[in-house]
Amino acid sequence: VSTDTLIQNGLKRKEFVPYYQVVIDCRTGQVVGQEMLVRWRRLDGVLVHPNQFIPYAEDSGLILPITEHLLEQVYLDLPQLKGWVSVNIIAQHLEAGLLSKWLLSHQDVRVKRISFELTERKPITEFELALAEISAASPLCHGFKLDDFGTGFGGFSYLHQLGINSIKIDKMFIDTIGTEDLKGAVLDAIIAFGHESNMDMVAEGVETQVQVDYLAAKGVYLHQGYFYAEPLPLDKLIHFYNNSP
Ligand code: G
Ligand code: G
Ligand code: MN
Ligand code: NA
Repeated sequence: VSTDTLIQNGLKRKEFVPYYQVVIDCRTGQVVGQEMLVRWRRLDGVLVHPNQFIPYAEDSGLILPITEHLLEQVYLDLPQLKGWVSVNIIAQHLEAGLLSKWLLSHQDVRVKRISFELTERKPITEFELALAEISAASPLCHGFKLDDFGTGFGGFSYLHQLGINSIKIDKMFIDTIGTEDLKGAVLDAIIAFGHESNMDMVAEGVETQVQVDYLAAKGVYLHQGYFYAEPLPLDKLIHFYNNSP
C-alpha cells in the first residue's frame, strides 16, 4: 500500500489530531498562545510523528485536506484555548488561496485568534499568488508568522515583501546560547533586526533557564519549548493552564 493511500485512509478515519505547544511570556509565566502541531493517532493506538508523514503529505498535496481537517478541529477547540493559536502552512496553501476561503466560510470572532506559520525552509514559487493570499487572509485572522527564521530561503526580503511582522527564531540559534558556537552572533543579529523592525519575536526550542535569562535580557520575552511544555493534547493542555499563573 502506498504512503498516499495510508494518509488518505487516515484522513477518512479522522486520525489526524491537533496537539498544542504553549507560548509563554517569560515575564509573567502566562500563556499567550500556542502552536498547533499535528499528530497521527492511528486507530490501532500507534502515534505517528509528523516527520514520518508531513514530507509525503507536502509532496502529494494531501497536506491541503489534512490542514483543513485540522483547522476544523482547532475551530472547535478554540473556546477552550487561551490567546492565539498558530497553524503551520506551506507556500502551497497560499498559492491555492485556501486560507482566505476557509476563513470566509467561518465568519466567527474565533477565527480572529488563528494565525499561520509560514516556513522559511521551502521557497515560494508563485510569489504574486502568495502575496495576494496573505493580503486577503490577514484581516480575517490573527496574521502570519515567518517560521524557522534564519534557516531558509526568504529571510529579511520575505518579511518585507510579504508584509509579515512576526518571526519565530529557529531552535538552531537558541541552541547556541551559552556555547562557543559562531551562530551565536547570528542570534544576536536576528534579535537586533527584530527590535529595529518592530517584529514580534517568539523564541523556539527553549530548553534551559540559561536560555530563558539570555533571551529576556535581550528583550525577547515570548518563549516556546520543552523548558515550559512539550506539545500536548487538548485535555493535557487544559491541565497545564490550570496549573499556570
Ligand atoms: O511537532 P513536531 O515535532 O513534532 O513537528 C515536526 C515537524 O512537523 C515540524 O517541522 C513542524 O513544523 C511540522 N508540522 C507539525 N504539524 C504540522 C502541520 O499541521 N502542518 C505542517 N505543514 N507541518 C507540521
Ligand atoms: O514548526 P516547527 O518546525 O518550528 O516545529 C517545531 C518543532 O520543534 C516541533 O517538532 C516541536 O515538537 C519541536 N520542539 C518544540 N520545543 C522543543 C524543544 O524545546 N526541544 C526540541 N528538541 N524540540 C522542540
Ligand atoms: Mn512551526
Ligand atoms: Na519553527
